[in-house]
Amino acid sequence: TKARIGVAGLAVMGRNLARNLARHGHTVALYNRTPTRTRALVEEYGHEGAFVPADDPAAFVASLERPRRVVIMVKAGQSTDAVIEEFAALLDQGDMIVDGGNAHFEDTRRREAALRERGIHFVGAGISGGEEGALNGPSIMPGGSAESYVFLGPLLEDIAAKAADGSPCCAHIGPDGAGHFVKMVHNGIEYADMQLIAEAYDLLRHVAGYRPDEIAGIFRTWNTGRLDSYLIEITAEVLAHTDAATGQPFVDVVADRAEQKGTGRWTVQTALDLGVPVSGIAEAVFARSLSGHAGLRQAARSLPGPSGGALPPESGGFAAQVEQALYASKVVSYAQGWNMIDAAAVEYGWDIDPGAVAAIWRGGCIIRAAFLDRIRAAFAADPALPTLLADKEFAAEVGGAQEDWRAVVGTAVARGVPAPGFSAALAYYDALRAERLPAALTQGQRDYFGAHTYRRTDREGSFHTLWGGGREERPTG
Ligand code: NBP
Repeated sequence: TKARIGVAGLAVMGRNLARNLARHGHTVALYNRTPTRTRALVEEYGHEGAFVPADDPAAFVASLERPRRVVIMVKAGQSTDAVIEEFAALLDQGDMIVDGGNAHFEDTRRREAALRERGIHFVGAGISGGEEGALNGPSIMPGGSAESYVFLGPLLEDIAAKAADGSPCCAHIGPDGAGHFVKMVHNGIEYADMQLIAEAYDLLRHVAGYRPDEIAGIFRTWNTGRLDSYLIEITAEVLAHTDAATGQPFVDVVADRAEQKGTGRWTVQTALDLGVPVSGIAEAVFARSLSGHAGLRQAARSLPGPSGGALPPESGGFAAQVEQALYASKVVSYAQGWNMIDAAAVEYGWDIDPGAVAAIWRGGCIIRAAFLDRIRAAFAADPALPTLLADKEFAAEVGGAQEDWRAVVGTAVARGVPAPGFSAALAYYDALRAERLPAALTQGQRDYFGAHTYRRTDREGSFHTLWGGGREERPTG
């Protein structure tokens, strides 16, 4: 019997995806450059389903039913190009290569275009949920042609996580790089969520004076409400954990340097190119970078802070205010993320269903949360929603939270506790609702030093003022 699908690249992610497919009753062809990995998989997990191991790419391809479905799970970058080339040479028109690695969407666009010329479908599929997700149900974001999804969709939906309503956390996102793009934004939002949670912790700890185990309790309570999410849940676990060696709270013995693998940075770089403000994600990426600048931090350690004594918070009330600030800031960063997806859809000609993206993030991935069903519903009610903040329900909630949100940002400032995520989100909220922005002055400055011209509020056309002369105004077009 031929295999329905093949997985090439059997490190932790590929191995788990192959097992997931086999556990769902699909016969899976296996190939890995180093054959010991292939053998180990069959020896340890062969009883879980039907595997067809192969020692070389040709045998692997020959074992697949047509049209062939090849999932590659190798290191992103040049390895991916090398493996694609190796398989493309062995495949026929109509066959499919799925790249489930963490590729940059521009690489995916390039690869898709090149393979399309050769009649091969190339599907960049974002896969979220880490190794545990790959085994038990990830969130899957496939791009590529709609035609390829006819053949791949049923298998991918089979192995994907299921949302609370039973629907699979997998949907065709859009052509070429759309899947990897959306996965990148997912990771950016994940950075923002983590930063906002960290700020909430910092304020509860250093303003309200709660111990980490008490904060774990507060997070557990929050996890029963509108903030119910995987990240809040694991935050409580991390905060409640005690270091075995020292008996100290675990969070106190971990070096305060947050690392990054680069998808948050990609999100911000891309947002800059698209001209979309994603300040929540940007502040999160910057906060991680700042944490790692040991020399800078050391050099600034003796700079003065507030004299203290300001605003002793009422502990119970303060925690509730922080919940409001966290929730409102979270809505802002998700609103920004969806604006980015929207802008890319226009830029690259993708027709992305914003509600479907929310729907497939409800399970399997790191940002999975009850909250995402609310976003799905908001776009179901109005697919052309210009910002999540304009949705009636989110607007009411954020509007209801804003006084507390301001109080928390004010307290953070008064106490000298950095809260870049909370404050950037609030500034974004205030900028969006402003009747007039000081951008009018910025444009005036640009006209002064560079004759960049300006538009007027009362007349059509563009104008320039002769700043160096008599300051007459001239129409310029
Ligand atoms: P790695 O990213 O560590 O890659 C190892 C695999 O790539 C091995 O199977 C290795 O074969 C193969 N490989 C390399 Br490296 N160069 C190759 C080449 N030139 N030809 C053939 N095979 C080559 O594996 P991973 O950690 O399982 O991750 C796989 C992908 O999934 C990556 O893109 C990664 O970024 C992504 N990922 C995603 C998540 C997530 O949560 N979504 C988590 C972790 C990883 P060998 O055995 O012969 O060396």
